[in-house]
Amino acid sequence: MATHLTHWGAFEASSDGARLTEVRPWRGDPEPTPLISNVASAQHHPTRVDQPYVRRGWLEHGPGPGARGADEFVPVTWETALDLLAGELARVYREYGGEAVYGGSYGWASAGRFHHAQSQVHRFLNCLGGYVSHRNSYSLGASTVLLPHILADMGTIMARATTKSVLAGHSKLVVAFGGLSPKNSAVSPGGVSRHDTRGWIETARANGCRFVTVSPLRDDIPGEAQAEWIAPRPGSDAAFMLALAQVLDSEGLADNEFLDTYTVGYARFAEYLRGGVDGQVKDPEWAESITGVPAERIRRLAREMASTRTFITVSWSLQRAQYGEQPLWLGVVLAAMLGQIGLPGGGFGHGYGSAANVGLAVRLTSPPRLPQGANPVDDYIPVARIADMLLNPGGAYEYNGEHRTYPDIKLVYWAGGNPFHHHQNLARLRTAFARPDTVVVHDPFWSATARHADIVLPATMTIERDDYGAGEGDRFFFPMPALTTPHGQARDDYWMFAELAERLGVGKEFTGGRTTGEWLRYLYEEWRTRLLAKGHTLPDFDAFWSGEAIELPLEAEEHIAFADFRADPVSHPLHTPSGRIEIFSETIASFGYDDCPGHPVWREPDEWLGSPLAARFPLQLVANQPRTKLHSQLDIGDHSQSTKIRGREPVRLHPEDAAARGLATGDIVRIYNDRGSCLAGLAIDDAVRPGIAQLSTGAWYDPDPADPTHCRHGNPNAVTNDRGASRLSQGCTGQLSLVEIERHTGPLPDLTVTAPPRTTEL
Ligand code: PGD
Repeated sequence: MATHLTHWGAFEASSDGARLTEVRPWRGDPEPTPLISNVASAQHHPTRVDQPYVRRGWLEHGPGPGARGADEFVPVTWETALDLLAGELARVYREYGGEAVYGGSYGWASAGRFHHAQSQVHRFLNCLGGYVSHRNSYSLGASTVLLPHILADMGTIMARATTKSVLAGHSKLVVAFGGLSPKNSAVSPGGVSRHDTRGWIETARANGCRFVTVSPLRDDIPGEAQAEWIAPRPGSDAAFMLALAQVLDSEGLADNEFLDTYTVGYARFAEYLRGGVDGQVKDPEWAESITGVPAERIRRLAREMASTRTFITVSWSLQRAQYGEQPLWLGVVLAAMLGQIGLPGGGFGHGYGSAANVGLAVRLTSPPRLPQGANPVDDYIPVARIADMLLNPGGAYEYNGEHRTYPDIKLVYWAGGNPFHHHQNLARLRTAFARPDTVVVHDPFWSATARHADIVLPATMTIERDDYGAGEGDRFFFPMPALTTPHGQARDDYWMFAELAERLGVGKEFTGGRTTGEWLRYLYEEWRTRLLAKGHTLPDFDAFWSGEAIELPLEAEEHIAFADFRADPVSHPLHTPSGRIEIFSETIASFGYDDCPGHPVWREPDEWLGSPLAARFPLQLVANQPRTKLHSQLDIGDHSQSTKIRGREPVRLHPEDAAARGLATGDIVRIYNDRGSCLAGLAIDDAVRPGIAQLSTGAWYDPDPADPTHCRHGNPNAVTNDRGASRLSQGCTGQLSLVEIERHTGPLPDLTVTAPPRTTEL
């Protein structure tokens, strides 16, 4: 049995050399997840890319705009594929330079540090002359831009979050906006060694902590929390939070000493709360009319929050929406008003139910990683503006106080991500993907993005290559020797880039003269020597490689976020312009954005249950993260397939909404709005608030050939809106959109994404 790490947990496996014969959770994991079974069942699925392919139209007519996603693929040898691709890269760099290459290549790829696909593609493109990159993530688009202005950068907030053990020991009330979803905290970029969500919540309960979850979905928090469920209309959390703040302000419950010492701008915000700006007092009665939550309930919660040790956590999902900055900012403001930031069990957190890497012990070091080199091109886009960029070369847009212009992209290079999973309004993305001269994708699977490429190169899965890895912030570092041979002709991304680099005259620059094995040893030993100099002794490479997992040295087992700032705000100022928490930000105000002004506000989203559009599309679609897979990864795996309804992704509706439409569990339904539609299988469940349809992301996009706005499988991004959260962040807003649902009539169309695309020999 060898140990292996994935983004969703570690497992032990036996293999017959070609496939895994037994998989069981790593013995060190107290709460393992069933997602690990997707790996073995997916490995030799027909949707693995078995050899290199080139889109027929591209092969016949050469680079240029084309019908990507509708064409056949031609199998070619590695030699042919690499020669063709090297020739095209040489042409594009010669004629246009790196400014015409989009290499942002966003995506989670796989666990394993060396073969991390983004590191590989970026290092390679840097050797060629650079690329247009991306900023931020689909996970945290609004947060990453907002938080440095008002509190701290996202890296600090994640790595220096209050540890869960401190919350379990000291919090008396946890108010979780967006819940504490166990399905989300089962995953982490790079891997999770020990799942512990239920564990820390149980301990907190045993220590007398009460949980309140504010979410449209009751099961966004584990049963162990025995939480009180408050379900405002989705998208209205900012109004709910403003009313909590108004109660604290009007009843003298705000901690004025804390506000005076550690924050700036409270007076401006309080004026808005009190009605001084727009004539509207933001009291619970006002909030009730927006959120649907009784005023009395809001008032009681505010008083309770002020009376005990309270921790406020805001999930990442809340900011993945239009005006997503507002509830996040208000989480910070409420915590500041309670005056408990920096105290054990009190204050503000972000994402405790969003990924496993929030609230961990503080690590002294991260595992070794492949250097990416320097990118000579300084142009970038906010990551979720990919379709806008491809559709509007030279077009103007605003971002974080800058007036910017989109580059003119000729070549798109993707390794380790799936924009036809992660982006909004997929039919629009498909139109955008028709524009460049060439699209290159490396992927182990015929992902929807691979199906929209010109050159598709088959990548190995982690179990097919030597690597090592540790999740972000995770204390266990795993050797990951290959467990099987590669499927078909699949190769590691490193091998592909090394071959291309050689053809393009930068072989030595890319490989540094090392094989994979030599890199693994070199990076490890260099890192071990650095740690030794700091007094930490770790096993040598051979001992590490033949062992199970080693524990990384810690800086602190327990940590309280912003405790040093609280203790001495002069010696430990925040890295905000004022050095304090910014309840009013002069910087943001100076940008003049009405969609994100200088202090947090309530703004009515275009698509929420209170908007005029709800007359035609009366259900709020919540497109959250899936329970049976990570994003789109291994959707064809057995655990992911086990919850499909007649092959379609399940959508959950409240019994009242199903009855009003004459729908029954197991029906195939059509979810639609003006942008598009998708099929899904109906699950009726009173764990969703009335007025909500919950369809997780991750079903592989299966566009109807006659109408690509229609997905036959259940990908919610067929109907979501491709717009930025605000001009400040331009973050992804895929979480919420308005839809209607009806029974699908007529024969059920076959799925095509569970088989490879059409191929032809030339
Ligand atoms: P993944 O499915 O993880 O999705 O979007 P992301 O693109 O990260 O894609 C990873 C791809 O990499 C897969 O196709 C996988 O097969 C491939 N891959 C894995 N390992 C390797 C490798 O070693 N080499 C190569 N070449 N390829 C590899 C996720 C994104 O979706 C995120 S992070 C979020 S938070 C967003 N959430 C939402 C949302 O809440 N709502 C909507 N509507 N949309 C969202 N999209 C976003």
